[in-house]
Amino acid sequence: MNALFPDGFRWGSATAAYQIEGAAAEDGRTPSIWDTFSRTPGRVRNGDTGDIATDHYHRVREDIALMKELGLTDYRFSLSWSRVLPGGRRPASQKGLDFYRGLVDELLDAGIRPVATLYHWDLPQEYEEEGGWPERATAERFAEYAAVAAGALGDRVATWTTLNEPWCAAFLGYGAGVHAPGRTDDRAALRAAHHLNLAHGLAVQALRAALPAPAELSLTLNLHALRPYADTPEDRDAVRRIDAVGNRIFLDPVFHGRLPEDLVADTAGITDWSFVHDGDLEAVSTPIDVLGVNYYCPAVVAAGTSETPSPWPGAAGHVRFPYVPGPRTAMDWPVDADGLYELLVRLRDELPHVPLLITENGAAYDDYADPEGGVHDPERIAYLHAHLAAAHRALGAGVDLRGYFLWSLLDNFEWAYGYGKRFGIVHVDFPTGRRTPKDSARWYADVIARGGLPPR
Ligand code: IFM
Repeated sequence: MNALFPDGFRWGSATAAYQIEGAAAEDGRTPSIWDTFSRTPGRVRNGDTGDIATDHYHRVREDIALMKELGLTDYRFSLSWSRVLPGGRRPASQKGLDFYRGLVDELLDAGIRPVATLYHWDLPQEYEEEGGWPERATAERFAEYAAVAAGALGDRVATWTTLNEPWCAAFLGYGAGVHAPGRTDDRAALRAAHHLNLAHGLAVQALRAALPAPAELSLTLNLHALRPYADTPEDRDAVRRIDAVGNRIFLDPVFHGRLPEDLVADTAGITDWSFVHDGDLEAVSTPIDVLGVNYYCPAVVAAGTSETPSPWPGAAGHVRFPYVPGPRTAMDWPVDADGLYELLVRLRDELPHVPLLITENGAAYDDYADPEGGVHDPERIAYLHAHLAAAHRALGAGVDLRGYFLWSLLDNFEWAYGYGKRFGIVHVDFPTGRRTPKDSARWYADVIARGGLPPR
């Protein structure tokens, strides 16, 4: 059976600045927290850094030509804050802005809609030295940066995302310490989460004020599709705790202007939340036009305890994540497309008036180029097929889903895993930068051309 998607469905691919650009010290760019973190011995596997990455900064034309060949309607990329505002200070770098103007112009010439994300985890290092996301000032600076970006690109970019996956920025960065800046402080992580929410709301206001025409504004969350290990009150309560600090900590302030009461109670031993000032939640809940959802796999949760430091303040002492057998990707993440369907249907029920985009979905496998130069990745094709089928099912169930962005266009710097995990549908030979479309790239081009899934 052919599963056709509606006319106008957006077929995209996604990347992020630090993961692909390289040119870390070029044209005035200064270090972000990820430059510092990756240069710190022991933080990233194999000592990998984003110094060169896929060298997209110099190969941007070639990469857009690849996107055009795929038939993408949309391309989601992020801006490097410290390329736009070196040292985190004005004046903005003309060369930095020119790079993004050039990228956007090439995309538009190729008939591809640019979707710009302002923050994909690369905070200017100077701000971290002044306290980073646990400090309110960082949220205020983010709104200033949003206005600069809107002034420079607003005549050509109509879709903007403030933050990518603030859960990771707050809880992997300041709680578990496995992402930059590598801190392990539960209180700082909760403060960071609030200030990321505030940054989002203030940036939405700044964008609306600075953009020359009405634009589509969004936020991208990596929402957790949660299931209790057993259908017991204990395991259901473990799910509730993870839902509070993993999902509702963002959904409730952004869409309802409130903090989840159970989260405040669960974290009472860590903070009294007095860093939330009067008026903050009104700012956080400034209306947006669409919600971006990143989905890779579900999480099965049981009552128990987790290792600390953990990314789950207030919950780690009460939950564990049992290993569930089944197919897994090279990240050791379960392959389970039903989780995507469950998540989309939940959002349909809880946020019925909010259109959705799947802003990331994809899989890492241990790909290699064979002697004839081909890269055969049938497991990735199977993964993508199953997840697009789940998205199609969700459309049939009344979910207002507007598009799908595959993660990722290119193999790239996979954060603390370095270059060892390949998510691309285009293979990158890192020593030479050579790009080779994998079988999955051809498969995705066919899906886009036919507007849906081929029979299986
Ligand atoms: O590579 C990341 C991306 O930067 C954010 N979402 C998850 C991807 C895979 O881990």
